Amino acid sequence: MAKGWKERGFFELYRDDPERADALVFGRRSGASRRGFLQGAGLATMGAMVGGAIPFSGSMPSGLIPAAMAQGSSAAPKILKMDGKAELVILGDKPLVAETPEHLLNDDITPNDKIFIRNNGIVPDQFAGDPNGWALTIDGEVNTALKLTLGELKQKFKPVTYALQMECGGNGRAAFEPKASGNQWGNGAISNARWTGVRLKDVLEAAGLKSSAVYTGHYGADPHLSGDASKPAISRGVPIAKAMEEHTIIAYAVNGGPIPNVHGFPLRLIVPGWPGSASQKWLNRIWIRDREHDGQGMTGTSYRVPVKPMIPGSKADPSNFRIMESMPVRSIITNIANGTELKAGTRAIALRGHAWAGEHSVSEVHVSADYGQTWRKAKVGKAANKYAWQTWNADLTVPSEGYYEFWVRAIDSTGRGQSHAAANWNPQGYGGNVMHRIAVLIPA
Ligand SMILES: Nc1nc2c(c(=O)[nH]1)N[C@H]1C(S)=C(S)[C@@H](COP(=O)(O)O)O[C@H]1N2
Ligand SMILES: [Mo]
Repeated sequence: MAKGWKERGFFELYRDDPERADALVFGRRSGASRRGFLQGAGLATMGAMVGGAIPFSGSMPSGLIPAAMAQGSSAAPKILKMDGKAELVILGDKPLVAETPEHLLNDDITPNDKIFIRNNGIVPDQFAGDPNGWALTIDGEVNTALKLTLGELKQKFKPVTYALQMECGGNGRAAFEPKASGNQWGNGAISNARWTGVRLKDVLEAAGLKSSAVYTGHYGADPHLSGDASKPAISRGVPIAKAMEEHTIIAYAVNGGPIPNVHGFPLRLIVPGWPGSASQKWLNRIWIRDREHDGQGMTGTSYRVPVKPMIPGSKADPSNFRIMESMPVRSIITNIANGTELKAGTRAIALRGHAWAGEHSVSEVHVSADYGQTWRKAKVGKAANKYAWQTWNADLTVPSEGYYEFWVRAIDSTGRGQSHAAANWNPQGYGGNVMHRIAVLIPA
């Protein structure tokens, strides 16, 4: 039977019939039971399936699920078919949520079609009026409440353009064990587009912050999933200091044109380096609060991480949680897709990708071809501006044909890095930043 599999190709087999492939390699059905079963016989079966060599199998950590198998779910991925969008992977359709596979994120500036999609409510019909007539209210703890049209925002405030990371707070969630609740993101809930808008700071200064101002509360025009008009789909906020940061902007353009409707046309916030949920789409109100905002997505264990580590899988005590602020350091390989068969005879591989670290910068990126036994330093480029991701390049060589995994990990300017398994388990799976790994096959 192994021969039949081999002829069909190892990666094809995993794509076409992951359940059977799993049953072969792990000797049982796929799912949670897979973890920890790739040993002895399984490894031999996998060797037969890939056509022989797994040159570094001796340094494969025991219990590791090879990358070729770890990233597929048992169902074939559903691919997004939407005008103006690339072939993103649908994680949910009510609300619409779609991830950008790492290998589609190779551009330094993420084009509109490759920006991941995350909605909590119903995507509103595109605003049909003159976009310059769209109104934004600033109220609460300000000296003068403002109601500004988009036209006035453009007229009265200085435009700025930055390349900015926008990353979902749950990016990396799929790595949690036991499984955390929510969209099972790999590493693809990240974009680094060029946003144009006005500084939130300038607008808040025009309204005049009262000394009682503590936090922002953001509102948008998308209806709640239930259709209940009194409930916002999501309403998060940030401390005043983050709102006053010069890269926190009210954006009306992305990559030189209007914001596509699914990404918040005609006006949205971009709060870079923090969970994407603070970057309100279809923005129509910013309420300045005299306390921490308590809107939809601010309370309980939403967008919060444990202060004291909890026992994985146990019941959460919300009083042990703090609001997630900076996103953790992460790196991805973008020039080769997981499951690529390289040209026969390939021994030298040039890897490329991006790395970012929320509020911080990335100081080092390392790559490995032998399951982390040895690492090589990548060349890490400078960020286009603060909060833009950094592009890295690295060269690797391999000794022979066979099945390999290329791993990448980054270290941020505070010395924090990425682990092999998701740490600080929490029920909604925030803060997971395991190393990215891809599987490749080099034929003889
Ligand atoms: N109005 C509104 N804004 C929103 C959301 C939403 O559901 N409604 N989702 C948030 C979340 S959780 C994320 S990660 C980002 C995703 O933005 P994108 O779909 O443009 O990538 O938008 C944020 N802003
Ligand atoms: Mo998100």
